[in-house]
Amino acid sequence: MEKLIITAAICGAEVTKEQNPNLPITPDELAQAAYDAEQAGASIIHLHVRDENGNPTQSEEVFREVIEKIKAKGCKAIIQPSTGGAVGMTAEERIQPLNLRPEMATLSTGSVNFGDDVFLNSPEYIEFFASRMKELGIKPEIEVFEVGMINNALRLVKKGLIEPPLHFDFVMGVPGGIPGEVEDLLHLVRKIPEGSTWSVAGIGRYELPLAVMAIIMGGHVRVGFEDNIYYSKGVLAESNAQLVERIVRIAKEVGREIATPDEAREILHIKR
Ligand code: KMH
Ligand code: ZN
Repeated sequence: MEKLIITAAICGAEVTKEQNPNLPITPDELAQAAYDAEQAGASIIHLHVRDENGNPTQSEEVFREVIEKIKAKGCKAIIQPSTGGAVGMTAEERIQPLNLRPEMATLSTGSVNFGDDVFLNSPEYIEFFASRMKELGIKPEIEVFEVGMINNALRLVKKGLIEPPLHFDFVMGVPGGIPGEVEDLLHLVRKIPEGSTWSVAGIGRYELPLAVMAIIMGGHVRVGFEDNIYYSKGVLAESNAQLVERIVRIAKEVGREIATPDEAREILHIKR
């Protein structure tokens, strides 16, 4: 089986320090969290950034500062900025980190209810992000919150905006999106084209069981405070690295080796 790529989603746009005081939000905290997650075994850092008040921002400048700090620590992980940002942001706001030409970035291929909000990804938005990624040679991670989003991604392939082999991330258990049960994961995996790679990001209590499923099935895993702030029921996680370490232990126990950042690049066909 392919080595396991672990993505650490270290901050997200929605979680607050009030919910978990260990959440990294300043550039220094984010750089340290990325470094610790990589040391623990993460080969991708899924990145959101915050402004000086701790609110989500897609500011190119803030992304630049955080990415520089991460690299200054000697991190080799693939840095994957979000183009999803936070609900309510415009496409122009959300697209900014692509100007920094990261190796990879997220591409959500459909709209979905998101708690009490709507995470809006109109066909126009999707094509706007995909075209820019193509132009700059950025590998999209296709974020799938609902099964129809897979078909939307295949439409982009037909239009020549994204190129196989595709890499999907199934974000499961968002209130408003696909549930996080085993049968839902099996369905999603069956629907993607052969030769694709996939990871799963289970929200909240779905994080761990879905990660275990992915390890066994040959998929890849995303964990981190963006998706889940708990280590176990009622016990807050101490760090993103702590969540990564547990995945590494489980994977090793069942004989799945962990991919280094360069091995992850190879698995994902990232050329740079
Ligand atoms: N914060 C969510 C509304 C992504 O990073 O691309 C969207 C999100 C997806 O987190
Ligand atoms: Zn995200």
